[in-house]
Amino acid sequence: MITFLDYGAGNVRSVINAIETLGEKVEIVRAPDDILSAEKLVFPGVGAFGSMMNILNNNNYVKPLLAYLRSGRPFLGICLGLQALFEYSEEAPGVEGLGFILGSVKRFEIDYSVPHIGWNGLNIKQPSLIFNGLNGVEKLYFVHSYHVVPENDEVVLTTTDYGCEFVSSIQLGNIIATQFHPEKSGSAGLQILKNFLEATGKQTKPVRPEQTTRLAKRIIACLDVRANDQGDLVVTKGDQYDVREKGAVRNLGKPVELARYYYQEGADEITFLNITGFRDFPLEDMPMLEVLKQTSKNVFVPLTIGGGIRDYTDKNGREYKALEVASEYFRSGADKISIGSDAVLIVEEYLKTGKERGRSSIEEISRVYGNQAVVISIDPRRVYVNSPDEVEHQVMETTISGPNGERYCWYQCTIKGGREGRDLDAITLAQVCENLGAGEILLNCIDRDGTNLGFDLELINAVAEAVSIPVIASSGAGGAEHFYEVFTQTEAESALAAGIFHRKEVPIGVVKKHLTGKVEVRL
Ligand code: 1PR
Repeated sequence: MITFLDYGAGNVRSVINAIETLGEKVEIVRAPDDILSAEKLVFPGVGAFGSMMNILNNNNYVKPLLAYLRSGRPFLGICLGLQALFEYSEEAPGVEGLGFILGSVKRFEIDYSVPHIGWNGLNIKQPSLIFNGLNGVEKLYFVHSYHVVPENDEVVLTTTDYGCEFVSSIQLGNIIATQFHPEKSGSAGLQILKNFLEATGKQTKPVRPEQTTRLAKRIIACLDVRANDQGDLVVTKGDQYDVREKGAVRNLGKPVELARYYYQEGADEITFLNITGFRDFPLEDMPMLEVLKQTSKNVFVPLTIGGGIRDYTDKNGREYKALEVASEYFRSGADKISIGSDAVLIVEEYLKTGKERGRSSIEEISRVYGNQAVVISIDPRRVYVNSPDEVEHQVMETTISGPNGERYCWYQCTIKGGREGRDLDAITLAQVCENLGAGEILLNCIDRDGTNLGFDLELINAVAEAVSIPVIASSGAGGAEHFYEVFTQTEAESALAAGIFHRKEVPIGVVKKHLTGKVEVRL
C-alpha cells in the first residue's frame, strides 16, 4: 500500500496511474494522521512553491510530514515534492519550506530558455536502488524553472546539465526525491518507480560515457480533436485549418487509441487540441475530459490539452473561471494546458490599458500551477506589406516574397481556429504572454498547416528570438528532413506535427532515426 500525498494542485493522476500500473494500491492522504501511519509515502508536487506550502500549512500536514521524514521510512518526492524538503524557495520569498534538508531552491540564471522543459540525462553521483535495470544513458522528463541547492553535497544523488550543473535528485537513507518526473518519463521512469516501490534491488551506480548531459529536442504528436457530424469525437486534421473534405469532417482515428500508438512509437509528448473549444465549453463537453482520463492511464509522457480555456457563463447564468476549466483538465490527467483565442483577447486588453490585471487566465493559472503548465497556442497568418512603416506591427523582411513581390510581412494573430484575424502580431503576443506568466509557446502557422512544405523558419526564428521561454515549432512538417531543418536553423526546443504522423507517411521512429547523431533526441 502506497500512501499518496495529493495536496490538490497539478496533475497527480499520472503518478497514481503509474503506481497502479505497477500493481500497487494507492491510498490518498485525507487527514494528518494518514501521513503518520504511512508505510511508504509518495509526494508528487506540481505547481508553485508558495501555493503548495500554503495548502500544506492549512491542512496541518507540515508537522506530520516532518515526523514521517525523521522516522526514516521510504519517501519519494517528485518535482515540488523535492523542493518542499528545503528551507525556502526564491519562487515564494518569505514562505518557509519544510526545512528537512538544509539549503534553498533557486531560479535558473542561465542563457538557455527557462523553464527547463524536456528530456535530459543524469550524472549519477552515488549508488541507489532506484537505478536497477538502468544503464545510465536514459533521459527523464523535467519541467521546472527552479532547482534545489543543498548545503551538503552528501545528499546529492544525481545532477543534470542545463546551462549549469544542477541537482536533479537527492537521497538520504530511504528518502529519495527527484526533480524529474518518473511518471512522465516512459519506460525508464516506470523502472525507477518500480525500484522504489519494490525496494528489493541492490544499490547500483550505472556509468554514463558522456561528460555532460544534454537536453533532447522533443518530437510532439498533435491530435486536433472535435465531434464529427455524427457526434463522435474524432482526431481530425485540416489543410490550412480547413478540416472538411467533401463537406464532412476528416476522421483520422480515435483520440485515445492514437495517443497510445504515438506513445509506443516514441513521441516525447502528446498534445490534444479541442479545436471547437471556442464555441463548445469544455466543462459541458465532457468527452474531452474522458479522453484525458483514459489516455493518462497508460501513456506515460507529458500531455498537453488546449481548447476553450477561458472564462465562461453558461445558459443558466453560472460563471466559470478559466482556472476552473484548467483545474478540471489537470485533474483529468493533463500536465500542461494551452490557451489560444483567450490569449489574444488578454493581450489586446493589456495593450489598450497598459496594465496587468492579475486576473487573466494566463496569470491565474500560472500562479496556481506554475508557468511551466501554461502554453500559449498561436495561430498566425502571414500578411504581406511593401514596407515596415505600412503598419504598426513587428514587421520582418522575408525571403518568401508576397503575391505582388512584397518583401516584408507581419504575422497576424487569429482567434476561433483561424476564423477571425485581429490587429495584433504574433511576436508581440508571445512577448506579452511571457510577461504575464506563460511558460511555453506553441507556434502554429496557418499558411503552412497541412501543406507538408516544412516549418516556417522565419516565423519561428522571429518569435524564438523575442522570448526566453521555449518555443514549439508547429505546422508544415512533410518529412524527417524538416525536423532537422527546424532544429538546426532555429532555436525551437521542440517540433510538433500532425498530418504526417496520422497518415502514417513518416513514423516518429523514422524522424528520430534521421536526427540521431546530428541532433540530440531521446531514443
Ligand atoms: O482558441 O483556446 O479555444 O484553442 C483552440 C485550439 O485549437 C488552438 O490551439 C488552435 O490552434 C486549435 N485549432 C482551432 N482550429 C483548428 C483547425 O485546424 N481548424 N487546429 C485548430 C490547430 C494546428 C496545429 C496542427 C499543426 C500541425 N491545429 O496544432 O496540428 O499545424 O499540422 P501539420 O503537421 O499537419 O502541418 P482556443
